[in-house]
Amino acid sequence: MRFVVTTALAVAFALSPGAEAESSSGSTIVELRPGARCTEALFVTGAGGTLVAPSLGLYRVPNTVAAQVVSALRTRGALLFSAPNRLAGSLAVEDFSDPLVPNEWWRVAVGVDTLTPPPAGRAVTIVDSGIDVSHPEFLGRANTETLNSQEPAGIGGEHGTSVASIVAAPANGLGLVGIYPEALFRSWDAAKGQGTELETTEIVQGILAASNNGPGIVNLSLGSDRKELVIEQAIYEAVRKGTLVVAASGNDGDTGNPLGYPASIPHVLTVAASDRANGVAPFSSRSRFVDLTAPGVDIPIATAIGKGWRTGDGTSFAAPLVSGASAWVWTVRPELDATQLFEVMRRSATDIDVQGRDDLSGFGLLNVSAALAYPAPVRDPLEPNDDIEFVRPGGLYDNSIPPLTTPTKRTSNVQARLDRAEDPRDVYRVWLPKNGRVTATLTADANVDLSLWKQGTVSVSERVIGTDRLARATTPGTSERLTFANKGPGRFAFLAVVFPKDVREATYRLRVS
Ligand SMILES: [Ca+2]
Ligand SMILES: [Ca+2]
Ligand SMILES: [Ca+2]
Ligand SMILES: [Ca+2]
Repeated sequence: MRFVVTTALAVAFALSPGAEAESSSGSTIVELRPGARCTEALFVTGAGGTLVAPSLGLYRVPNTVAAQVVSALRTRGALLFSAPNRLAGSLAVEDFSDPLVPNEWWRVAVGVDTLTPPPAGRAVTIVDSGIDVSHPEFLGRANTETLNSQEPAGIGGEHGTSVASIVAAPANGLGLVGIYPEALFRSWDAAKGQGTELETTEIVQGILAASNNGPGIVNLSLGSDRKELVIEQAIYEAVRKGTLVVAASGNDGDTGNPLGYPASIPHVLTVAASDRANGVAPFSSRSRFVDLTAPGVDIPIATAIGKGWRTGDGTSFAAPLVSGASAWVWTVRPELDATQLFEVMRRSATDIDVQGRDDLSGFGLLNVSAALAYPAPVRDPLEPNDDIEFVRPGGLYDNSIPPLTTPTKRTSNVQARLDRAEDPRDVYRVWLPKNGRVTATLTADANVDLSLWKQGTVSVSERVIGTDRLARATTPGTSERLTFANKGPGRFAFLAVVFPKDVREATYRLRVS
């Protein structure tokens, strides 16, 4: 099984760097490599640069010539570092001088034109076709890690380089600036062969490699109309480890609109694409799994082919805006867990298209300043726990989620959430004491039901219903009480919190004793 990257429509036209250089009064910091400090000093001062720190080989270069100076130095291997010359300690909004920033129309659309992104914090890993580490946006970029070898530059790394640039292209006086230019950025190359096809096993390895590095964002600008069990398993493993998985919704909206994966896997933050008018692009795949929208038409991107820049269309380029923005928000709000960040990013979106949530745009258009301020939702602990296979030791998704109650811990309280599309059920292991009684009481902000299932049950899904249910409580209304008298030895069972058909989401408190 192969996945394809989710770039839509062919590339429109190339934008030559410097063609629309901003006439900024600012300047750029340029630091020469130690070996080049004597040989290049005259070149930099001759071009208008001012030496500010001789021991560092550090110059201040007017932005009017910075792109050309940086480019020349880089070509000669003389450049150690370049960055905008910021006003330290000021609250000034970032004024990026990179020439393609004026073409980044998405800055206004997602509300970052008046914000300054933070220094490196939570990581973003793209699992894609690899990046061209010698592209001017990535050569020498700080906070850039490759998790495996990246295929040689050219067509193989084309898509990954483009996606990466939207997240993390630095403010270096060249090309464009990503949404989180100083992001801690990682790349996993899942296209070890030629071209842009990504093998299932390599995607799985990438998701796991990313999540093994601790809580962060994984960007999946890829998709297929077939659900691959092993990718689902890898995503659930990542979710359990506290990773936020972001996926492009797909580009089949005007070609049959099949359900795409991993976009339609629960717990995945699914991103549709919008255009300059803040409308959802016709190609953007729609489904009940879409969470929010980000710009994905006429997006300036880096290209590995020719090591330049161009523009592109596709949900592939919308997803990394959400990934970068999510890492930004998480860096500023480290107290959030991934389940809270998921809710913050989508519920803070600006409503577009049909009023309220809809299958084209989800909750609406990414809004970074709103996400930074959005009240923290209730945590949703012990996810993913959507069926017995998720919580049964040795189950299909054997992810070591601990039981709610045990022989030594007979009472437990949990506050959690459900969502029809993203989190359809919560299943907990609970202890049934020897010849004793277990009671579960629940209060919620919507009608939810409880059921208790014995060990050996395959699924609590109604489609697989059998004789394994021990008890259930389906009172209409927002509270529920289930009690079961166990005859015989102590044993574990499964307690499920599920939706009646007409409910879309719920937050609940559950007490088991
Ligand atoms: Ca740049
Ligand atoms: Ca989703
Ligand atoms: Ca839940
Ligand atoms: Ca769940």
